[in-house]
Amino acid sequence: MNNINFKKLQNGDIPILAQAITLIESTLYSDRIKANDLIKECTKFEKLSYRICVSGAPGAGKSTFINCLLNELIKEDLKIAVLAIDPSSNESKGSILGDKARMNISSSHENIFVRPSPSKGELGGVSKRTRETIILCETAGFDIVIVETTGVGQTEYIAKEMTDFFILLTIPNSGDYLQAIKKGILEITDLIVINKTENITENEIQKEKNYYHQNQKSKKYNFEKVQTCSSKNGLGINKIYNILYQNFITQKNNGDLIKNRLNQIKYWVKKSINEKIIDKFYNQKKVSTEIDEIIKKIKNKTGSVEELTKKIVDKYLK
Ligand SMILES: Nc1nc2c(ncn2[C@@H]2O[C@H](COP(=O)(O)OP(=O)(O)OP(=O)(O)O)[C@@H](O)[C@H]2O)c(=O)[nH]1
Ligand SMILES: [Mg+2]
Repeated sequence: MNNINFKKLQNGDIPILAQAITLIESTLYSDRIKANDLIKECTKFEKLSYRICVSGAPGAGKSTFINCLLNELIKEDLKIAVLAIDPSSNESKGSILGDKARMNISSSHENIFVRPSPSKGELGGVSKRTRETIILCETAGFDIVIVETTGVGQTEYIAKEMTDFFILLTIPNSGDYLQAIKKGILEITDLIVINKTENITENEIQKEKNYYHQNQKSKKYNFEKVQTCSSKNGLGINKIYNILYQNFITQKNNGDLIKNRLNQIKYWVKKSINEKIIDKFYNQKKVSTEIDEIIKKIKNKTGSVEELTKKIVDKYLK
């Protein structure tokens, strides 16, 4: 049992949605049980939204870009939720506080819900909560869920596993940065958007596009994979919106949307089993004493990490 008024949640009641997300985000054990119960209830009435991830280096202009997209989307009378995964927001101001301020035009619109994801604890927890928050937004009737994630750590790979369309937002001349830091990122990307191009010449834009075309694998799309825009003056946004719209229709009609979601379920099932095995292992009383003994042995040079850890795992996970 949980205390959330499910009917109201389904009717898109925003205070109830906010209350439900707070429950999901709680780290209290008793709340977790209620949250699991709530998510179970939601999955019975699953509604398919279009989930879009916008990823990119800090400061690339993700929030500003999303704001431009929102201005296009609200014209269509769609309900849109914007969520953020930001594992670094504890240390820096992060995108969260800024987002609220930057999205001031759109977030005041009745069809738009902006929710920063507070960063408590480790990344795994944050991502799990974001996935469940998406489910809550879908239950509340949102048509589109946009997830903003900073290109820090592994967040974009996890975000990929909970969304339908992955946008990598970059700025001109960041090819070397991407090459050095994120070799695999282009492979999981559906659309590369080069932002902040308002003062860039046609020639330079072409050079940028060539760079990405050379570095991408050959997955087939019926749109040009590299697009440019300026989120400052809105140039190029409408074209990107049209690509998103067309792609949603295509993915929905040819079954890719559902296929992709099913593949993602496989990922979350395995991830959840892994977490449970680890919890179960460490929750055994004797394990922590034995780990201390292992450390002692390694210090005394009477055993190796590999040998001793294999022994303890074999002993407790038969
Ligand atoms: N010149 C120019 N500036 C832009 C453009 N888009 C965003 N900016 C500016 O870039 C800065 C960062 O924009 P944000 O939207 O906060 O970037 P972000 O990627 O969301 O940043 P984090 O959430 O902190 O990672 C702000 O000062 C924006 O006004 C653009 O197209 N052109
Ligand atoms: Mg931001």
